[in-house]
Amino acid sequence: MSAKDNGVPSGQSAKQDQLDQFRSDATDQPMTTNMGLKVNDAGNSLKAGIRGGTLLEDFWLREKINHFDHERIPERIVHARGSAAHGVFELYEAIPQFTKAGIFNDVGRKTPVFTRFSTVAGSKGSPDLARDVRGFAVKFYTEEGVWDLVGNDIPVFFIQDAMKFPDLIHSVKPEPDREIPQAQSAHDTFYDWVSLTPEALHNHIWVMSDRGIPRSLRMMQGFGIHTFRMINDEGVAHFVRFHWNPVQGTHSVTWDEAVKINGADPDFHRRDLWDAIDAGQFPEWELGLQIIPEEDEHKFDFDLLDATKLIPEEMVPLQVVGKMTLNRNPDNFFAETEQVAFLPTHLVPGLDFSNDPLLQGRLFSYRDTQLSRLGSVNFEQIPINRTLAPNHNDQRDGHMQMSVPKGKTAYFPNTLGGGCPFLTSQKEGAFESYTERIDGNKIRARSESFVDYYSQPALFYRSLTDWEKAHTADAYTFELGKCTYPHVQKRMLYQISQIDEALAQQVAEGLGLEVPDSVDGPVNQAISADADVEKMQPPKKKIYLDKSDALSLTFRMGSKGIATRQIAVLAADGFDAEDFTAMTDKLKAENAVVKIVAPHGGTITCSKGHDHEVFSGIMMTESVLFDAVYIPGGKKSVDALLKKAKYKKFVDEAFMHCKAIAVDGEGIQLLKATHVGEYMDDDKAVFVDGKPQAFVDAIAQHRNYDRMEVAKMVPA
Ligand code: HDE
Repeated sequence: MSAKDNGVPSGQSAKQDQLDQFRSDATDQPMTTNMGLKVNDAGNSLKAGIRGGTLLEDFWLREKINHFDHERIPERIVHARGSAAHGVFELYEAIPQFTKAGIFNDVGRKTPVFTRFSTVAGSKGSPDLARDVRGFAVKFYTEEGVWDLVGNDIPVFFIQDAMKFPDLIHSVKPEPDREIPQAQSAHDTFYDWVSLTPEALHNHIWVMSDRGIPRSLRMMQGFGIHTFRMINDEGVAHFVRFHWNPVQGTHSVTWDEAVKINGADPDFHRRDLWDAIDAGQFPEWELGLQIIPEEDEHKFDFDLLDATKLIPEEMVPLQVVGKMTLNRNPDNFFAETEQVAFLPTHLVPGLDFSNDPLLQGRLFSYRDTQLSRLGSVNFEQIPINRTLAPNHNDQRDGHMQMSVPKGKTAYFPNTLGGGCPFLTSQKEGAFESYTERIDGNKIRARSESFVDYYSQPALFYRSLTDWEKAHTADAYTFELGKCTYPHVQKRMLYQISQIDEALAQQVAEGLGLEVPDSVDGPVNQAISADADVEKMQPPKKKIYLDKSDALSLTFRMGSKGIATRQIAVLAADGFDAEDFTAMTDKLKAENAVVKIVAPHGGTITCSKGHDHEVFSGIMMTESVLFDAVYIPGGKKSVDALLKKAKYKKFVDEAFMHCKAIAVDGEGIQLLKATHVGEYMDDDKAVFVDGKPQAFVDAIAQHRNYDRMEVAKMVPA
């Protein structure tokens, strides 16, 4: 397939040129065997007589079945469900004072990227709207080599030390006896573990907030999480944390929508990303850096090496240095999205790790996992993984070796091969690990500076708006309501009470339980038989910042407009052509996606007698798949809508989910037949009679959460 698809010209990047060598296109080509033998029958095996047994000789049948039998590879142990796209990273300003990395110095460069988003817990076929962390992994194909920034959409992680990762994942994955539940944290083993592991509470409260259910992969932030290092030409290092901020704004759905979307369109996020790129509405993220001089390492109330702590933007502001644009869908899901292998150890000169014990463990895990997933030490030769930098060394052979190294020598040093490949110095561009002075005892323990588990979840909760707080309380209640062991529920309530008393109280009420004053045994269970458990108990909450506005979704909620927003037009034969044109012309001019939802599929006719294509019959779609609803006038049309109860449910649900609704003419009759009629007068996102601009502005706000209290009254 040519790289011209999706409107992106071939040769747009060096990576696309490289991939072009591997792309194949069957258009106008005859079918052949793997060896290029032309084939004249794809439906009958070779038999001994027309009704006789199949012959072993049938190499074509065997090749086809044999290939099929081996089509599957193991799914990723975590982040199995994912979607990806190609794009480009462009630098706004050079930062040689911090790093010598070419990608952060050459302002003219367009570095090709491949970015994969994922959920963590679910299997490859699980629904997109699971309440979960999202992976946000970016592969930069830089001139100096591949740099993988393998992050998440939440700025902190569940655990502080890699040693606990298998425990975390075993607790959240389906329970081993029954293999349920799929793609859900709401079950006993997970809460048994979280309630015993208070370091998990910070990440966990983010997941319980609306961050756990994004509206779109295009509308979430990304974070490198760990503290990394940047090193400049003089060898001076700064600590750095990476942030991706979506130009589309940060938006989430409500839990009720998430549950329904998972049924109505389990591929909602994957489809949304694909459709936006396909329509030329390329998603963008700005890259922000939090830079900390090495001498400031111990200036904070928390440890920079602790991946369960964020650095509030109020304490270290972001320096925005560049932008990533995703502008091309993959040609083949398996070849690209499934086979892409991200490794935190893929990095380039000018960048380095820190001693974060979680990051250190990751440096082992990713190469290891690719070996069982992709099956060979040569996985970096798969087209999507190949570097653009010339690469030569003495590593040889192995399963599926794709290159043909020439020459007699595969060892170093040598004279028979002219001393090649030869070594280079740092000055000539070689990577060298940062020289860090280490002086300490070899010890299997955790630093006491990591023992503060409640201050930051409390800061997060304090920083939320009222509606975010309410959603978070509902999420805790839902999740704990799925647990069947009262002692697990109570221990968890105790942990929540350490974050915020009122929050715990609210959750306890929903569960019909009391918040315990204490729980049996230490809340931070001994992780080492020799640990002084009492010493490792969380200290009193610190309040080093009253509030951090940047932690609320609302901080980056403002969208540039309503491009790609899905607008349902509820209409039937006879709808008013003038209303419709005035409204939909405006919406289309703003690049929103206008979709007619009619009583049936096919076409419907407007008041002027023109046919209009229907996107979906009302019985084949759901309100939750749209961002806003418009009902044009026209008595005949509205009368037809009123005859189908599903339209009332559609409108009620849109209202309940705080979406913008606009009606023209007789369209108001449908509103009056729903619960919206009772509440619409004071609502700032329900528009009666021709207010296209106001409607557009309300859609750009994403939701009218001021409506939340009355929306709760709507039984939809
Ligand atoms: Fe991962 N993680 N992880 N992780 N992770 C994997 O690697 C692991 C962690 C993240 O789209 C695996 O290729 C350990 C933090 C993303 O292909 C595996 C630890 C962060 C992806 C693995 C962590 C991440 C992975 C599974 C604790 C955010 C998907 C398949 C020490 C900063 C990448 C694979 C993609 C994938 C191990 C913790 C993000 C098993 C041991 C922290 C986005 O190697």
